[in-house]
Amino acid sequence: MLNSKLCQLLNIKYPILQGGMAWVATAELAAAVSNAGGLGLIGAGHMPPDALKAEIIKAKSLTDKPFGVNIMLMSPFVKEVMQVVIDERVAVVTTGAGNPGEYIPALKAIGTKVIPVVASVALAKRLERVGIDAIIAEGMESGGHVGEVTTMTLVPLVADAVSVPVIAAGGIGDARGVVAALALGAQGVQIGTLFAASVECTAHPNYKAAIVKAKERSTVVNGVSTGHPVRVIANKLTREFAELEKRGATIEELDQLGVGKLRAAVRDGDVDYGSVMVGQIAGMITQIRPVNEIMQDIVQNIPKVITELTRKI
Ligand code: TUI
Repeated sequence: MLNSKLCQLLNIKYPILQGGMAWVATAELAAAVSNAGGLGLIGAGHMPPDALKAEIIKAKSLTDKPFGVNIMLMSPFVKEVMQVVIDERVAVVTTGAGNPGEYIPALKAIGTKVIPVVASVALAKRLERVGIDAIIAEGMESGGHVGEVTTMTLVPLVADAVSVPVIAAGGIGDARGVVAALALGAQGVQIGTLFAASVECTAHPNYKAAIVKAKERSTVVNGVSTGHPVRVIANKLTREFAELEKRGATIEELDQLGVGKLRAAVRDGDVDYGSVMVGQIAGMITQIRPVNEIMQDIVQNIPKVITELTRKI
């Protein structure tokens, strides 16, 4: 049942992708997810090309399974990191926070599978015409850079609008979420926050503890007024941001406040004055578990969820 077309396309056992979270999704996490039968991704974030190359080489040493790289299109190094994934023949590239159209031909030319993340039907339709292999429809429940439409609304609309496989993202934290995504027309899912809360994730223990502590209402979306909306755990930083916004600060001042704050939260563990990007599903996560246990828990519970569903109807 889990052997979808998407699994064949990506050469993976389960149609479960790990979100390519900047600073969080390192080679260790990506390799652990790929070894567990999903598709692990390295989050390139704002990484310079040399750092990404080292991370890819490390991932290759940790797994013989396919893995991917997520390229954040707002990165100042976007062109150089695209060249690195081409040179390293990375199997899959996902993109976020923009339109990857101009990079698609070069990636396709070497057989890399291209899977953009979209937050709207319009962009999904535009990208289908330039030859993408699949598409990730990401709802606003997600952590980090978000759009304005929920997963529940976005996934069926994108599934109706395109003929490539759709991967649902945002708010998925267990087998129920996976079955719901499949019911909405997705062929697979992308999971971020739950994999961030894993043993293999190299993020600071404070960041992982913040996920475990979070309730479903612990996050807010900051930055709507600057055009860079991000979902983060409410803390001293988000309160200062809101205060600056109320006082009519400029976009530059507001953007300046965020500089280096994701790194501060994820690598240095500053969860009070860092940008603690997590999805709303953090409210469901109560412990840090090994990646393989997380994966098996999801996969093994899917038949139970479906049986229960059939009984209800
Ligand atoms: O990219 C993400 N999530 C991210 S990226 C990130 S790194 C960051 N660091 C500091 C400040 C801000 C971000 C953290 N989280 N998710 C994929 C995603 N892409 N979500 C939404 C979109 C998106 C939004 C608008 C994709 C395309 C788009 O429009 C482009 C267009 O031209 O229409």
